[in-house]
Amino acid sequence: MPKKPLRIGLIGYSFMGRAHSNAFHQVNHFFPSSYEIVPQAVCGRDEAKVKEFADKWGYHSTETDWKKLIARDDIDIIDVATPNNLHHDQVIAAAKAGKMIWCEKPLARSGKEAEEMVKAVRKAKVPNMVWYNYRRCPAVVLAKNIIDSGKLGRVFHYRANFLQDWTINPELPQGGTGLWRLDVKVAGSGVTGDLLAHCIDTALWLNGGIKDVSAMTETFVKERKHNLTGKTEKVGIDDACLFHCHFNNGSLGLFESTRYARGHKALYTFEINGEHMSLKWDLHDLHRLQIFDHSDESQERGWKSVHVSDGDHPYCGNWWVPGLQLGYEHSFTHAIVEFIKALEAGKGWTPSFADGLATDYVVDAVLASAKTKKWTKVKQVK
Ligand code: SOE
Repeated sequence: MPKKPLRIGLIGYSFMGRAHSNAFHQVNHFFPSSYEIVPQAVCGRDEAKVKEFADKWGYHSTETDWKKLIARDDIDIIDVATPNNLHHDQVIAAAKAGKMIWCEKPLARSGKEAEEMVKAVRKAKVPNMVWYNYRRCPAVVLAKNIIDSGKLGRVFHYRANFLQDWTINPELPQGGTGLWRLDVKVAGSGVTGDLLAHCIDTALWLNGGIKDVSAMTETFVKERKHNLTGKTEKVGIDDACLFHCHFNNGSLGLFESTRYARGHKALYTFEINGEHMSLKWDLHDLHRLQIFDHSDESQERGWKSVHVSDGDHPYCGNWWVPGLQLGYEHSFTHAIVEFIKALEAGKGWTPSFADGLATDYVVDAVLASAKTKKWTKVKQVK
């Protein structure tokens, strides 16, 4: 049977453009399906650089204007891997052109922008996905399967951290390539929308909706030179954020993120405590799931560390032999695997833009609560 091509038009070719492009090749090699991913075209403003990227990653053609890329009739999926301020307009244009759409996280800079994007894909009835890649690490999927089996019993607590240390230097400028994450106009927020968004997405997936939040944020370095204007400008992003919350299932949540935790590079951890079982995961050791099962014989009871790399663990049978672990990049390949499965079934792509909107609503509530110093209700997706 000839495979159905899924011709990708990628917008943006930095860090995420590379992570996605790597997955486009891997998915065809390791997860054969009725579809074939075709790296059709890549778009970026710098013609020389975009051509170099296309050569390196096997794209058949290039564009320097994203509107032209979206208008092309040889593209099936528009993949948005640009800074956050561009997601809204690119997604809405792609939906209007009837394309399937993948979009980097966070879906948008605010719930309001994300609502318009959800409306556009619903109206156009186009399949859509947000790249919340950590959902697709095998150990995280194993946690999801255990939680969904009901083995934890009643859930009491969910806690998550995302700690980094790369913005401690006050001389680090804001804005422009690589540093747009420090520019509030482009990013929308700081660690809340960039790092905690990952923790929130996983939490909503594993433990259900969040009802309300109480938060605090801090900006440790108040002014930085802006790369585009050359002037010293006020820093508008949150450098650190702490919040606690009530989940709809009655459990309590505790979340922390910062880019000022000296020594931590990308320490994303979560833990869930249920009546019968607790689970723990850590991005620095991403192939392991820590499990405590209270039903184990009492003298032998304790935390066990499961090396999630066996043939029957999620996705692992498609890769190497048991025991050889997978890493960060594989989570992107698995995101596409899930999208293709949903395409084959004709429904159920996740995380969808509606899921991305749910996370953006939590981010909005966290930032609002930090401002007003009050408990704030989280808007729910309709
Ligand atoms: C920020 O440093 C960052 O690159 C995030 O933007 C990514 O989403 C996260 O996966 C790693 O850290």
